[in-house]
Amino acid sequence: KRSHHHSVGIIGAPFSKGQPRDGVERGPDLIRSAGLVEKLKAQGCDVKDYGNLMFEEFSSDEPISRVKRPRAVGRANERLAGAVEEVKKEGRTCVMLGGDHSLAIGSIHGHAAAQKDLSVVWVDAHADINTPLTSPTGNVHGQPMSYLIRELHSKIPVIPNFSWIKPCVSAKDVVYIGLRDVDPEEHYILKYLGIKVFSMTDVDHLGIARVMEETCDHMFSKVKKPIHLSYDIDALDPSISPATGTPVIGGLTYREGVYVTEHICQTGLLSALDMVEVNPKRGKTEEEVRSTVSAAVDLVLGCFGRLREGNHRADYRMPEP
Ligand code: 6HN
Ligand code: MN
Ligand code: MN
Ligand code: MN
Repeated sequence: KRSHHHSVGIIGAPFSKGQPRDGVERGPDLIRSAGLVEKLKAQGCDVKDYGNLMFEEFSSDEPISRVKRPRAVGRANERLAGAVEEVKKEGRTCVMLGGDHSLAIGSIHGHAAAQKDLSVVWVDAHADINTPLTSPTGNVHGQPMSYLIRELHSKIPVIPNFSWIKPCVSAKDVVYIGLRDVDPEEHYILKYLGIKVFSMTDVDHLGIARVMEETCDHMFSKVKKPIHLSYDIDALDPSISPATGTPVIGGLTYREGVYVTEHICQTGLLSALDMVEVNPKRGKTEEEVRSTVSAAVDLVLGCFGRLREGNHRADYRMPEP
């Protein structure tokens, strides 16, 4: 599928209230400033940038059960879901630039509204599958999957501004890659639901090529569903992407991280992508921020046809002397 032409729609979601550290709302503009749109166009993509979403402020947003800032998070995700659904209805692969990972609620929900049956590939140091009742922190960026998985529906309490969320993904259609910081309650949930997980131990054991083969075997065992790739920049090792809110040592190398995107691209089924948790305020130096943003850009480019062997346009012809 090398000369396959990609139609891409970009949505910026400058939102940080799914976690306590500010700065992550600057992710979308930073990733754009690093030339994302121009680079996608240069590799032959048809790109439409829908700009940044605007989010409501709530003067009073007290926690409900252990969920922090439920009203802001619920509303932001409802807006995002609508925006993603629009992009999908225009026939584009939707790229959501975060913002924190709570935004996967809206992104996946909106994608599922337009596309019915999805597979989700979640690339992250964390499982982000705490329910509001198991969360050790109350931060919604550690919980998005719990609201989306059908099999967990009965475990989710009622939360203001979350009532629009209908679980839309089956546990068997989820694959995790890169896990290395999983809460005990989350580990129980993953085992209890029988979710396919490739932890960093599995990446060490199998190598990233076999991990991606087995990821595809698992996803395509019955029918080929469109893929939602939710990529948390903290999946990569902090030596590459230190400017993020919850860095964890022992992550994917740059090469492994890019390999994941090349392999997903090559399936021809990528239908939506989240690139989240880039936080410039968490970088200790300019270079740490630059390296993190540049990795995020390269991961997106890998999702849309960039190959490390090089690329050329299908209509290229050598100059004649
Ligand atoms: N992320 N498991 C922790 C929690 O707060 O539930 C950490 C979550 C990190 C979330 O990086 O998107
Ligand atoms: Mn994470
Ligand atoms: Mn494959
Ligand atoms: Mn995450």
